[in-house]
Amino acid sequence: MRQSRLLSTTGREAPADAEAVSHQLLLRAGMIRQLAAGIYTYLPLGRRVLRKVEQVIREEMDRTGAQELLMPAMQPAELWKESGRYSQYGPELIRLQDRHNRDFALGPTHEEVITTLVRSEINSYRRLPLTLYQIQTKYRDERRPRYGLLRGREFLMKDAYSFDMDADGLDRSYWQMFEAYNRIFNRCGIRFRAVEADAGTIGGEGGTHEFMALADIGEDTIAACSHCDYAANLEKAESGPQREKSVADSVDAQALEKVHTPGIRTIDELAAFMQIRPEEIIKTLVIKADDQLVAVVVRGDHEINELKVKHYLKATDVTLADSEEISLASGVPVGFLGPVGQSLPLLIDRAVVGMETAVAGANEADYHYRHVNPLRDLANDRMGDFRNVKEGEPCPRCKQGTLMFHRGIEIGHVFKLGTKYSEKLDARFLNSSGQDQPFIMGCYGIGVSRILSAVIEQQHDEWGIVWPVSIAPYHVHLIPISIKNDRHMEVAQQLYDHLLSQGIEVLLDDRDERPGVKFKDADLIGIPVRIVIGKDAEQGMVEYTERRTLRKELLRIGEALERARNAVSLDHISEV
Ligand code: 9G3
Repeated sequence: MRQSRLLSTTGREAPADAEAVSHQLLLRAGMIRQLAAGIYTYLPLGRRVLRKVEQVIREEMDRTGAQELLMPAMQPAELWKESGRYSQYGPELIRLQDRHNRDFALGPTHEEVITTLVRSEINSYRRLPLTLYQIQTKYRDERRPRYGLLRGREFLMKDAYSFDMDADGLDRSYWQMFEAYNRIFNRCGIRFRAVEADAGTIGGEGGTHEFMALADIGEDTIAACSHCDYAANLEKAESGPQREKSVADSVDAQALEKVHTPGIRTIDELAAFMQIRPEEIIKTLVIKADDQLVAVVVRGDHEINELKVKHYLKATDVTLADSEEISLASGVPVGFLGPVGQSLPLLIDRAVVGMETAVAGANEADYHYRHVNPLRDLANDRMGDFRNVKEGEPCPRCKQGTLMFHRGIEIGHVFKLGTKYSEKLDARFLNSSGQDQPFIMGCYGIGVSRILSAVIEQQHDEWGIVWPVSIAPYHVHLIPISIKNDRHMEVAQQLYDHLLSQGIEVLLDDRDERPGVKFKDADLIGIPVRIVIGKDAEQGMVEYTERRTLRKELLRIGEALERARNAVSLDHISEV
């Protein structure tokens, strides 16, 4: 491709609201343009990368025997009413009417569509297992689209759905897809971790993993063990079992003592006032779970995990109650709430049970208790894991390692759905003994457009993007220093034709620009191999550079071509 023809204007500056490096670089390298908040045009360079990622995904999906199809974006509201999800989602679900005033939704996902499709196409166990996938635009009206392709309102997703006759079949489909995801992300040159995740509202009979690209911009926190391969989204990471206490431990506990603590409300104020550490304080928070107020008690240095509370209470909506709700319901000002003599229902985090003598609110303005002994004072309250794990605490799996935190970008998510949708939508098949059974399903997503940003977040330097060969927009960037020099252009044309004849993708910078501009643009766009044709061409020499190292070498033309062919031959590319 001749760069003088390419629709791609590079820029020195990114707009101020582009906070993420990947967002800045996608704009500056002339790969995307914003049409509206969270809605982007892929310019030719960006489109080429997107297509490469799609191809990697297609190859690995097809390798599992999954079949590609393409479903509509416009989905009749009736489907979502049948599955009960039309009312479950708020403004994030983009709704519209057709010319006959019939209700539709722009598909944020396709469980309803695929399940009703298979319902009408498949009715015998002989046709199972069946996995179908598509690579298609999804619509989710995010309240705050941000970070460019990382959180858009219209984005490209690969979504796959598996249909099996039983749980073992689902297990096979799930892990086969899991392995395919490992291959896909390795081939895209991404550093990632598969982490145990929360199944969220999508629910299903449990079992779900997220694939996280490690990057500081990531909105998710991963807790990963330093010793074994345990890794979980912080939402779900289990806290290691505390040293289980026996009632005997509470025998020598001192009696409760009320202490006057005027205006002492926060953990830090209390710790300072009582000359103790947060670990010796019991923190009482009030959660509103489906309009019911529940007091949750965690150790002073721990954070509550609302998702764990939500699952424990089997609630649909869980939020932190606000202070007037709290003082209205408990008659106590926030800051003096405590578990002892608490009128609200109590959930006690397991780590609190391990405390021997603690300080807690006395449920009276300006008073706290000391010598609270949970085993003695909170014996019959509901106990469980209601907190976020902390960095450095022991691994709940191997007990030897410690949990380390990492930020991650969710680029993939695999779920065991079970019969959640096949039941609701009555999608059934006849099993081998002729009985009617609902399909056992799984669903598997990859954020295709999000991968461009994830790769850039991990593979850039101060001058621009460093594309892995596997998904780079072109393989070789040919740069003649001066297009006015016929000799240079002759050599450039020879190299261009030769490389193309080898199936190598070449971008020829034939623009009438100063060398410095050409080099800056080449650094920005990040094509893996660069060959510069300058004055040494008279002696049959060219400058060979690999974008990753930016190390320049003067080579004979033949040698440079050989090096280029080696550098881009995908088969030897070591998986990251
Ligand atoms: C909605 C809206 C947003 C949504 C959903 C539905 C996320 C929704 C979860 C999934 C689960 C899997 C198949 C591919 C992999 C992910 N956001 N989810 O169901 F109506 Cl507005 O999409 N779907």
